[in-house]
Amino acid sequence: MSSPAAVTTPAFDPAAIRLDFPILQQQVNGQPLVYLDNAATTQKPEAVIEAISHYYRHDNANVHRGAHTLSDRATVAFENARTTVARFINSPAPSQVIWVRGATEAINLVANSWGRGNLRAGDRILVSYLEHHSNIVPWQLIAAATGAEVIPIPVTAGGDIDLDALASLLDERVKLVAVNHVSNALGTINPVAQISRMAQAVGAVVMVDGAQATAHMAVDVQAIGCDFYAFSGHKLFGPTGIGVLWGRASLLEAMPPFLGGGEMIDSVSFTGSTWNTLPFKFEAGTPDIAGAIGLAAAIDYLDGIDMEAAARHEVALLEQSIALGAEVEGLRRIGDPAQSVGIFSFVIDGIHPSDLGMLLDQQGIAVRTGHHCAQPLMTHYQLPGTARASYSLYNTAEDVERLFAGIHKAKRLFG
Ligand code: C6P
Repeated sequence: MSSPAAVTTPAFDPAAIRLDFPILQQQVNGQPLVYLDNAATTQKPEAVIEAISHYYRHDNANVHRGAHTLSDRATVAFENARTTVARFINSPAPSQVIWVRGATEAINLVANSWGRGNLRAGDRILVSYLEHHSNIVPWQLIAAATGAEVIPIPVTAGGDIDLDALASLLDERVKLVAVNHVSNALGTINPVAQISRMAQAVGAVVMVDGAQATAHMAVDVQAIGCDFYAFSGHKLFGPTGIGVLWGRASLLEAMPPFLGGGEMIDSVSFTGSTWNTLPFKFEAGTPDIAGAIGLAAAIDYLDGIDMEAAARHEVALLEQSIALGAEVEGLRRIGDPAQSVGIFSFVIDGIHPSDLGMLLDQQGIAVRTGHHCAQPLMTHYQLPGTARASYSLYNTAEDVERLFAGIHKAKRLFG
């Protein structure tokens, strides 16, 4: 029946993709592992593990420093990784890609470097209620240091940023707007291009926290039009300890260094020091070379996967969860965003989320419970926390069935 000539792209097959991830081939507490904590961190494919291992076995040396072959190899691999990331997010140039430890450090870099130079008393920083603490606390710290004020942007009952409320907050006092691309607690996909245009119309700079976006959609920083974009390698099937700050070149050029040390200088003397060019001005000290190489390997791995099909698959798992959740008495999904990635946040009457998490773990099912580092959002919903199943491209319909079998068992235990 099948016509081989017509088949050009392999069909998206999560069960086959799963085989690329060695950690998923294990039992936990006597049951095959069901890993549904992908918003906390994703698992790593063999290709990433192998790239890191290869680097340490064959090429390990410091970068940009040595006059020897290993250092040259390490430098080439490290800078090629930057170019891979630049292509991945459509950066106009690799020099706008700054290596950091993760989204948290990226946002702290902007708050300290850009914030210190550009904020003063009377200025306003708008931060949405959907934000992770990483996109709230750095702004509170810099506000306290400069006299600026952090103002929350309200969200709707469904968990979308209230764009009318944002419009009414935007005036010439607003110097920065900080929003996430995707909410870690609810899965909301925010209209970051529209928000960027609205904020820039009053002269504000836009910081987008992309920590939860890059594993689920194509990110194009030029199409978004934001000024800064942050993400973490470990949520993108890469290693922990490496992340990216992307910035608009004119802003990065004008910003002072965040950390001082080796590599970020042009010259040092006791009468004063001068700074290296971009991106090195912001990369003091020996970087996470293996991390950058591992992250590039993750991006190369994703190049072989139809990511639009993966995103549709993850949303189908969310829809399956919503349907199965409707059959569980006392289960309430938290949030109902207009557009969402595959994140299912929920509470169940009579079962504390942390008890549920423990009972699921006993059945080999990993979810996250608690406030998800988004306490203002939990306050908005008047909840101490939720249970969260966050889906990735290697999760299957059977994983969702196992989750709900686990939930039913937990309900029976709590009688
Ligand atoms: N969210 C979660 O379980 P780091 O730790 O720097 O890699 O990422 C911080 C971060 C920033 N923004 C968003 C939207 C995030 O979701 C996270 C990390 C994890 O939801 C761990 S708290």
